[in-house]
Amino acid sequence: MGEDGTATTSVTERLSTVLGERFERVRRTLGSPLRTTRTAVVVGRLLGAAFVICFLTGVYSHLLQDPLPWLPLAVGPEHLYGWTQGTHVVVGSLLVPLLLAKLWVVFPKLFTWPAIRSLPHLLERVSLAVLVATALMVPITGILNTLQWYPWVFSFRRTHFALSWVLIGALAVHIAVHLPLIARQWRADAEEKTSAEDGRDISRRGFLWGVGGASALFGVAAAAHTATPIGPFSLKEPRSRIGSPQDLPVNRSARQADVTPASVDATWLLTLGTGATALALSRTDLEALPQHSEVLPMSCVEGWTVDATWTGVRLRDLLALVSAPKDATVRFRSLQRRGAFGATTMPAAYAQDPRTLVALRLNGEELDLDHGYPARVIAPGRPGALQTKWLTSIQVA
Ligand SMILES: Nc1nc2c(c(=O)[nH]1)N[C@H]1C(S)=C(S)[C@@H](COP(=O)(O)O)O[C@H]1N2
Ligand SMILES: [Mo]
Repeated sequence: MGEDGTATTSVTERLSTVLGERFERVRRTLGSPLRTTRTAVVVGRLLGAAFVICFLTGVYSHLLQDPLPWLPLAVGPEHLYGWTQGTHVVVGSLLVPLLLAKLWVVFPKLFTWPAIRSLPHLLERVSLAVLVATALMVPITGILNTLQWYPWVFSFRRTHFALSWVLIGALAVHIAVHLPLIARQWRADAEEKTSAEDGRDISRRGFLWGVGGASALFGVAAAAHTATPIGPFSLKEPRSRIGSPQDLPVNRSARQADVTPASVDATWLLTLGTGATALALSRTDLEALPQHSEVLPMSCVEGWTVDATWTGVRLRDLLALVSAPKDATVRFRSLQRRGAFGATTMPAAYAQDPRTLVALRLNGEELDLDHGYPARVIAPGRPGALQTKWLTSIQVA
């Protein structure tokens, strides 16, 4: 290369100087007394805690839906899942303003020159890009799911779950890299409690109150969605549009699932089988068996929970009829011909729980067709998606 090489170097150098100056100017223009490390750390702490809460409650929800054979979960209190999933949705919503605030505060850092200083620095930048992308994607897909709006082709559940692992990994790297800075800020916070405030502190306080207020608003909206009765201010409303009989939201109506009244007429039979024995029970047969009532919540993964009184036959009584082993996993099939949740699996601990019913009645009335007539599953502490409607068979694995 010789002379050419020297010339190239100087062009690169000059370009670097020019870009460096440009970046510096942009950074100064974007500068604000609010865009400080301190604000970034204060918001970051809350945001990090929120992501961790969502991750843990999310993993719990997935473990209930896809149990690991080596990690059998005990049947908890019946409202446990309603609480963990309600927390997941509320915290996942209120972190959105925190996330936007954090991105706004650190935005000028994008204009730091040189953009990449070393190989470790390059890796850190890449993991940060991954963190920002997933931190946006995970809450956005989650919130759209609670609104039952799917402007994408991929499976929501699998994508949301996979991205959350990437997010938590990138978050761990981010925290590890910034640990000295975070620790320094924590110590400075403790010291500053004793010193007087200046003007900068007051405007920072205003900013943090604003972010906190927006965050609280998101949280309250999500909590209303989770806890308020069906009505114009409840986000359970999208479901009640299709009628919501018997004071319980309907996620997929019989019509949407292609379950026709003819398929559930007097000829309907529930098959009950193990490898060796099979029984077919009519609705009259089921009504003739001992009936039990339980107040159990319907807790949807979308965050809402509604309690109802369910009446029907204990699943364990049915399983005993075909001499099913007590440790058997149970597989349910629905008459449903379209969409997800037509077949579900229940671990033995739930199948043997005395509260688990094959429900025939709801809140003192015969099950509505939209609630799974002639018979549906209701078990304590399970995600709503697993409370299979329009049962047609119960198989012991
Ligand atoms: N067969 C079948 N069962 C189902 C569903 C379904 O789509 N098909 N939806 C589930 C979901 S996601 C929830 S939250 C509850 C909703 O309760 P519902 O019976 O009030 O609709 O039913 C569950 N049972
Ligand atoms: Mo659901």
